[in-house]
Amino acid sequence: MGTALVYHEDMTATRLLWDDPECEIERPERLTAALDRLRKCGLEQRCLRLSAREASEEELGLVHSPEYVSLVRETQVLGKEELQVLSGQFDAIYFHPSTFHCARLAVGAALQLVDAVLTGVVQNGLALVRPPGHHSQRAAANGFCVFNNVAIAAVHAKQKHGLHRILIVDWDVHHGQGIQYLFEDDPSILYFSWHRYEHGRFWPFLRESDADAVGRGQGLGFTVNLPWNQVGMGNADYVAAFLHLLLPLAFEFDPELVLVSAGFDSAIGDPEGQMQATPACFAHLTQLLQVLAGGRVCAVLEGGYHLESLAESVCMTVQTLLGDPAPPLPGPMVPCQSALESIQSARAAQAPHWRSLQLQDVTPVLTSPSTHSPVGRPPPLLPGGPVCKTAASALSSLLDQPCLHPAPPVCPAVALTAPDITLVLPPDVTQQEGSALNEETQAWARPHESLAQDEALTALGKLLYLLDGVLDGQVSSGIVATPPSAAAATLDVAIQRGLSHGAQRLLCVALGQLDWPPDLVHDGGVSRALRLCMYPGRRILWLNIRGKEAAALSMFQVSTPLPVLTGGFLSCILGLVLPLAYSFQPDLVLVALGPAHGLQGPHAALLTSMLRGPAGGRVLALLEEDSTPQLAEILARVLHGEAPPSLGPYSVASPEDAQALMYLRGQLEPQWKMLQCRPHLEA
Ligand code: X5A
Ligand code: ZN
Repeated sequence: MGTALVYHEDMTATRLLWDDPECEIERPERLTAALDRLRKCGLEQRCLRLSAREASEEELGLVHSPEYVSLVRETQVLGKEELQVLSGQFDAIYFHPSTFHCARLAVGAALQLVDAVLTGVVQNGLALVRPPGHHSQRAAANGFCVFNNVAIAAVHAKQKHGLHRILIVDWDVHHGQGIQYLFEDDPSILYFSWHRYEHGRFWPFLRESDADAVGRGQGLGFTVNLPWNQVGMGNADYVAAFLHLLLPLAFEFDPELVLVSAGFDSAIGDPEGQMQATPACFAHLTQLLQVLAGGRVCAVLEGGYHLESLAESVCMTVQTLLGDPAPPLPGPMVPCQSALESIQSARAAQAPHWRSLQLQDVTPVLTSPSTHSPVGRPPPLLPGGPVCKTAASALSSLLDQPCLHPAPPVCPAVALTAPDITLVLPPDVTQQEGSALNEETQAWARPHESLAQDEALTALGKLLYLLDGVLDGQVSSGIVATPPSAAAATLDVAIQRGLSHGAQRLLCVALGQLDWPPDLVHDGGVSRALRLCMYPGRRILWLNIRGKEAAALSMFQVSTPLPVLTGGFLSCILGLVLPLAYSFQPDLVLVALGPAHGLQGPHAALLTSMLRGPAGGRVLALLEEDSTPQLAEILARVLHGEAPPSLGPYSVASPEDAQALMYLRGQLEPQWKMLQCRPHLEA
C-alpha cells in the first residue's frame, strides 16, 4: 500500500546564530544529508512524497499552552540578541526567526503522515523534520525541541480518527521526558523509551528517566523506561530490549497505531549517544514494529547528529518501511551484562502491570566460573577515550563499502504445485514456473520412497529451483507446496541441498508431524556427523514445534509443544524462536508446516513474517498441497513485506506452555545468548 515521505525544504532554515557548543550539532545539514542519501539509494523515488504543511495553532494547542505558543510565535520578530536571551531561559535550546515556521511544519508533517496512514492512503511512512520534538513540554522548549511533534500526532490520532490505543516507541538515545510528562496518566498511550542514563549522570539528568517510573493513576504501566547505564550498547542489546521487553507489552497492548520517535543518535558514530548499534539495526527495529497495528507505523525524526550514520540509518528505516527485508546484522549477537541488568530491572518494574511479563521469569542462571566466557564486547566506552575511536573506525569501515544496499530489492517468488490454487498476489510477486532439471531432481529423490510419485517429484523440482534462486540472491523468499506424504522427505532434501549450495547456517522451524530428519536422530549423532562432515563448519539448527513435550536434545535440536493460546504462542516466538534465530544468525530459514500442524493462519503469518529478520529475508516456506489457498496467500503477502493480520485479543499463556518455555530457556540460555533477559550471577 505504500510508504509516505513527508518533508519540506523550509525546515532547513532554522539554525544556531551564536556560539553554543551544546546546540551546534542540531544543524540544517541533518535533513539534507538524510534526503540526499535517500535519493542516491533510489528510496525517495519509491515513496509517496508529501510536502509538509504548517500545523494550525489549534493543533499546537492539543498539547501546548496558549501562552507558550504565543511566546514561540513572537520569536519571529526578535533580533539575534533577544533570541539568545530567550533561548537561555530553556535547557539546550536555540531560537531563530524561522523557528516558529519550521516547528509548525514539523508538527504538520507528523500530522499529515498520521492522516495519510489512518485514511489508508499509505501503509506507513517517515516524516523528516526539524526541530525535533520529544523533549518539548506543555509550556517549555527543551533539548532542541520546540513543539512535541509526536505527542501532538498521538492526540490528533485519538481526536480526529477516534483511536483508543497508540504505541509510541522512542528509540532516540535521549529520554523523551516531554512525551512522558504529557501522557503519564493516560492508559491510551503506551510510551516506551530507551535512553543513555548512566545512573542519572547523563542529560537530562532526571530521576524519572529510570525504570521505576512506570506512569501514574490510570496510566500505571503505560510508561516504560529502559535506561542504559553504560555507553556502547549495540545491535544485540537493542534487539534483546525489543524481544524481551517492548514487544511482549506491545502485543498485549494491541495498538491501533505505532508512532516512532525516530532519533538516530542511538546509532554508531553519534557524538551524543556513544552507542554501537549499526544502521542495519534500525531496519530490524522497524521490521519488529511492523507486525503491530496492522503495519501502521509512522516514524518521525528526532535526534541524530553524525551525518553519515544518520543518513544511513534513515535509509535503513525507509527501506524496511517499503517492505524490503532487513540486512543481516554484523557481529556476534550477545547482549552485554549492563544491558541485561537494565532489561531485567525494567521487566521487574513493569511485571505488576502486564500479564505477558508474569509467569515468565525463570530462576537466575548460575554460571560457574569455568564455563563463564567474558561477553564478547569491549568494555564500556568513555567519551573521547580509545573506544570512541573503535566506534568511529567500525563505522567508517562499514561506510567504506561502496554500496550497503543489495539493490535492486529482490521479490518473493511463489512456486505452487497444485495448479488449481489461484492466488491473489501483490503485483510484483512472481508465481514461478521454473523447475530443476529432471535428472537432478531424480537424483535427490532417489533415496526417498515417498518422493517416487510424479506429483512429489514435480514439487521437489520446483523446490530445488526456488532454493537455488534464494541462495543465489535472485529472489528473497518463496513458498512451495508438496503432497502431504512427501513433506518430510522434501524438507530433508531442502536441508541437504541448502547445505551443499553454500548455506553455512540453516535454521529449520518445523511444525506438525515432521520428525527430526532420520539421520539426525536414530543413532545419537553418528550419521549427523556423516552428513555435516561433508560440509565442514556448516550447521543446522532444528526447532520442532509439534505438540509434544519440551526437549533440547542438543543445542541444535530443540522441540517444544505448540502453545494453545495466543499469549503462549507470542511468548514462544518472542522468548524462544526469535532469540534462537537471532543468536544463530542463519543464512536461510526453512519454515515447514507439516501434516496436522494445527497452526492458525494469523499465527503462521506472524511466525513467518518475524523469521525474515534474522535471515536477511531468506525464508522458504513449505506447505502441504491441501493447505487452503488463503494460507498460501497470506504467507506470500508477509514474505513480500506486508504486515501479518492481527492475532485478536490477548490471552495469557497456559501454565503448561509457560512452563515448557521456561524449561527450554533455562536449558538453552547458556549457549544461545539472545535468550537471556537477566544478567548472569557469578557462582
Ligand atoms: C532531540 C535530541 C538532544 C538534546 C541534548 C542536549 N535532543 N545536550 O536529540
Ligand atoms: Zn536525542
